[in-house]
Amino acid sequence: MKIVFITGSSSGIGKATAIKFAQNSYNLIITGRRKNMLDELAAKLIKKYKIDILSINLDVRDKQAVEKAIKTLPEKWKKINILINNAGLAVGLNPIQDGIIDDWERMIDTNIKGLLYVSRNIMPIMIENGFGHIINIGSIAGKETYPKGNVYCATKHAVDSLTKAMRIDLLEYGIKVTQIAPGAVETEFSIIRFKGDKKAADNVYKKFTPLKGEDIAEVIYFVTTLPQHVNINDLLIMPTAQASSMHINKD
Ligand code: NDP
Ligand code: 8X3
Repeated sequence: MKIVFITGSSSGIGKATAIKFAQNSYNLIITGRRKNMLDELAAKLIKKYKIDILSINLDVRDKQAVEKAIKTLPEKWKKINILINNAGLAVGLNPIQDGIIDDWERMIDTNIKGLLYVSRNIMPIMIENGFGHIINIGSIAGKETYPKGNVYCATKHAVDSLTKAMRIDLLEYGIKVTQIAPGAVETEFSIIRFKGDKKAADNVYKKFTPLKGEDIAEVIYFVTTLPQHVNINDLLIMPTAQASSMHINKD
């Protein structure tokens, strides 16, 4: 059975992706900080799909913890076929001149440095194994910069660039690298961005039909089903009602 390693599997896109791969008989390494939610998900999926799941309490910002978690994986779990770098967040929505530096650091540490720490530890394993597919979750925010998006947009532009860099440097090893860049997906994303203000978060998705985590999971799974000689480099996925960061057709 194949193995998929997913960062940020406790909610939203990561959780929907874990379910999608479980339905397709993959064994899963699910990670995140809310271990109780990972364990609850693991118990359900193991029972329903008779797969193996390793659930790891992991903050991707913690360089040592990331290294230790991956280095100490049992041998059978090191045969990782797919890495999904999904853990990420936006915190705050302020003009850059009023930005909160702690918020900037949380985004940079998670979305850029966390993705790098995890990848740095898993890429040599994939090279050693002789196979692998890395899928980075970017964003429309990595393609366009919108008002007050400043540092979040910069982190997702970095993901866009790092995805290209990985594809070039890993080329000789036959490791696939894909970026999936969604527009508006209704998850916990806006609750985190607005620091728990559910009303502000709900407003983001009012009067149009946003994407769901499951929509992105379908596409992530699809790109992993193509023959070895076919790679999807980059996919921008939007709700039909959204044309750009700034253009949403609301009722
Ligand atoms: P959610 O907030 O629902 O999920 C985010 C996931 O990331 C959670 O599982 C969370 O787990 C995990 N996470 C956050 N910080 C850390 C950390 N330091 N270490 C480990 N895990 C962490 O949002 P989404 O599902 O929407 O977000 C997933 C990805 O999709 C992000 O990279 C986001 O930028 C991107 N994206 C989202 C879009 C949207 O509109 N929703 C659009 C485009 C891209 P836990 O809290 O348990 O650690
Ligand atoms: C999340 C989508 O438009 O809020 O990456 O940046 S957006």
